[in-house]
Amino acid sequence: MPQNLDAYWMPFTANRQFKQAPRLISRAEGMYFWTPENRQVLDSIAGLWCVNAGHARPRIVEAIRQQASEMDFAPPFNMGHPKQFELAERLVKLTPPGLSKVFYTNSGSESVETALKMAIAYHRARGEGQRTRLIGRERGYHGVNFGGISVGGMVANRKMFGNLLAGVDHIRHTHDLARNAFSKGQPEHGAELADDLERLVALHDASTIAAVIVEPVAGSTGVLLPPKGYLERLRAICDKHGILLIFDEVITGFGRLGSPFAATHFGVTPDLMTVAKGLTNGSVPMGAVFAHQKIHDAFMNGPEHMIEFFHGYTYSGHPLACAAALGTLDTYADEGLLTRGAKMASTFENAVHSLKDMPRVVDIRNIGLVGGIELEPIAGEPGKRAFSVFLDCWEKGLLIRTTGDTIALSPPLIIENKHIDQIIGTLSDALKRAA
Ligand code: PXG
Repeated sequence: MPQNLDAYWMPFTANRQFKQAPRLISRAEGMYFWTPENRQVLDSIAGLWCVNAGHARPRIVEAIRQQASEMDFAPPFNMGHPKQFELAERLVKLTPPGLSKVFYTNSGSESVETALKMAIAYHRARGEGQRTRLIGRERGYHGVNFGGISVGGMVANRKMFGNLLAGVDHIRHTHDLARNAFSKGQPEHGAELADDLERLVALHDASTIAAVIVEPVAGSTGVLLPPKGYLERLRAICDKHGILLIFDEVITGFGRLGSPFAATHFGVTPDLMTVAKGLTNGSVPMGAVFAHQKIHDAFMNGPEHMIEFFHGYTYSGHPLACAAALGTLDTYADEGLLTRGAKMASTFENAVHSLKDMPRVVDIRNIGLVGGIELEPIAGEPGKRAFSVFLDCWEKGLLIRTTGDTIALSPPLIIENKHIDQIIGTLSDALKRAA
């Protein structure tokens, strides 16, 4: 145990509460974490929606080890190293047709900023520089940088930070307990909510709108699934008005739904797609934006000696991250993990829905290897009931994630039936105690 916990200001954490009763983990392998005291904890959230192949996978560990000794860093501007190109080539074999260019970042938040800037600059490059407006969605989560919280729709993430980006608006969220509670997979009702984009077009005029950004399945805001037909309709409205569609696939990318991406799962192709997390199996920070060929090509206009897109990070395409991503893709391919979620989905679905009659459960939602269990809040103390379930599970050797009063499950894609049984058993005991 460390001597002093004072100096570290922890992110998205109740610091004072944590430091009174710290929860430390110091080792991980496969489906499990271990505490410094060697207590085993089952990881039902893939770290934080990122360790899709499970922890400490040998091909990833070895790739990082080798790269660290071969070349630690390479300047990303004006210079390249082979793994950046190899990785991009392999990635675009997995993306939907057309999404054939890869831009590297270091996180989901940076991917979002990059995609928003690409969208605005793309329109300008084609002579439609008045298209600057960005549209997000209520309850959206797109990371924590200024662009991302501006298009995002989580009140707590926005209200402390002033005026945010100008020229942003939001379509309505799709969460509808009255009509869709306890849906298995995509809910029946709500495709028409995509028409809310037409309302914003009528208000602002399409000629001012650059792009719409949504999570195909929202994770952080409590596992919200797209109603049947919703994404298709959003795509059609964007096409009608020349608006770019951005899918934020930071959690849905790399097999979470049982397909490589949500775009492939739902058969709806965006113009830009943001990823991070599962790209390196969470092992080294890395994100990326997949851009449609037409977006990339619009930038390739000016004199050939000129930089085409004034954007990038010191660590874009970092050698360790590229090596980790290549090891990750090898692991996914070796074990068929990008589609394994589809095989496990119905077992997982039945397991999470078996909690339906537990006390205070008001909804259960699922898709692929994602589950959401929404609880009735304690009056006047939102989030407290779910957090008490989180603490209880931790004591009993299970790591879950809560957001508001929704419990989110997103296990590593290597999960077996015995792990599902343990998750459901521990959770149902904790739910009974939290009633
Ligand atoms: N977009 C989406 C859709 C995300 O889920 C980000 C962007 C930002 O990624 P970075 O790498 O900058 O954190 C995310 C991150 C949760 C939880 O509990 C989810 C995220 C982050 C923290 C907590 O669901 N997703």
